[in-house]
Amino acid sequence: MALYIGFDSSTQSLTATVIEVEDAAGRREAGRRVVAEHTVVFDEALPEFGTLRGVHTSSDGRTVTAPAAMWVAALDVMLAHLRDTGIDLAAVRAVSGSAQQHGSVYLSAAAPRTLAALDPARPLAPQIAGVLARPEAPVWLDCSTSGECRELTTAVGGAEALATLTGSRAYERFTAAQIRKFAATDPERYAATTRIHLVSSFMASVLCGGDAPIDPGDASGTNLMDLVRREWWPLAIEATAPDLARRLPAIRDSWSVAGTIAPYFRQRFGFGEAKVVTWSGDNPCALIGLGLVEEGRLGISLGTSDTVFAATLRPGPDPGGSGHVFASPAGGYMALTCFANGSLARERVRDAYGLDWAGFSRLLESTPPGNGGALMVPWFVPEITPTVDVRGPIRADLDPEDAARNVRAVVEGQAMSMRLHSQWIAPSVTTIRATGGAAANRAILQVLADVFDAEVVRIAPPNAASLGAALRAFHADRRADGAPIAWTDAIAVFTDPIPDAGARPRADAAEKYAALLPRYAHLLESGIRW
Ligand code: XUL
Repeated sequence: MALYIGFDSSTQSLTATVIEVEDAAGRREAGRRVVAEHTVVFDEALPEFGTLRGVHTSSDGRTVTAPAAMWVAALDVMLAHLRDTGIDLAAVRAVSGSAQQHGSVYLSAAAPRTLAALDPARPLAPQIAGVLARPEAPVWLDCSTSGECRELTTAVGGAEALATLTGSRAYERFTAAQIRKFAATDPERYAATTRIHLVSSFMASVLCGGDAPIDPGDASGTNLMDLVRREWWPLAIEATAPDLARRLPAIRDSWSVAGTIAPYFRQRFGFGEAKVVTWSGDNPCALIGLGLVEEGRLGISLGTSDTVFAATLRPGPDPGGSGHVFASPAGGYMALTCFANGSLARERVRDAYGLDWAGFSRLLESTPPGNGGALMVPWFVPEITPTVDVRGPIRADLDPEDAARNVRAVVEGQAMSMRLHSQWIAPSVTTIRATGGAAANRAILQVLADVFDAEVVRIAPPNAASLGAALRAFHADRRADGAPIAWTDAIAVFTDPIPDAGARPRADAAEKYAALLPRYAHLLESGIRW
């Protein structure tokens, strides 16, 4: 029996999925299972870092950061939990991970020596804090870099050139704009920075006690990578900040091995010689964890952000300019649209009416599809798709006091936004695979099924991103040991849908939404012009 661990270092928490794979050929079904899945919520487990929903937000809501030391403190908490609940960490053959995309971690010249000699007698956080040239890492919710986006766009020859080469036009949360802002506003600490990691490559570096590469999937979220060549794009790098090239890690295949797990983890938690497989972004990992290794199916992740994505063979950017093309960790590409108002918006509505999730679902089920014409554009925080600064939802024919209709309106608004902004990925679909915390909610899945007029299915492990990371560790381990397996084999059994756990579209409801979509599109448009 071999064990593999996939971590998901996300905005609000760290999750680990431990899978077991029996090596014997021909016993695939019997020998594959999820052994453990555990989540450490940052705000609850690590209150000393003072985060709210995993982040620090400025009073105007535009600058959003997280303490990088908190992410490694969570790793200590997680591994102690796995060890203490009886997981045989010595049997782990490889670990990999998934991380919130775009965020960047700034290390000083002391990092290589400290990472290579982490002291197993002391916790990780204070040791890592000593090598952070910038303790706060900007994260994907940050939208304070509109000026930098404009400058970058001009420097590389326009939005179309940038989108064609890197897969996305300039976005505030993308790493290039964030680095540019840091280098300009804090030149001293920029000068003291010798390495800029993404959250994914930072976590992998800590695990292997070295300098892990970035995989093409997560490098796609920087605006700095030539998407087809899978190499840093010199023009974008020069346009971003002085002397940036030497500060960036290498880009290596998603299935590359970054190193062996550091002595710190062997001595403190009982690991053997586990491989550390290069980490990737949470969306690229969710693509794998949902089994989307070939074209043809749509995935939806209902997490802190809501994302809609699919595997594709073509790197063509979204003609509408709001989507992204990333490299897929299985080879090829993935098309993706991201909404900042995912669970952040659902939680705001839940809290505004003093509900828990059960109450939220009850109210959702008590209201009819189409909500009697009441609509909401759910912009509680600045939105990414479409990019709008305004905060505060837009209501049409909707009384703010009416709890039930507001609950339905937020869910329907999110689903209709996803439908409208995923036309470029797939104009129509028959099946959607859903993951993320809110995918456990049947009433929400029913709205998605009706709005998309497609069946929505779920896979058994709740967190597709950490599962995807564990499957990537398995796939890469086989490859490194000279016994490669096809992706379709690697994901088999783990990503099979759970029978009857999703939702089927209902013809009358689907018809209602088809009629409502143009009105909703109009409301969205008026919000953009507002
Ligand atoms: C994707 C994006 C978010 C983060 C959240 O572009 O910004 O989905 O990856 O974890």
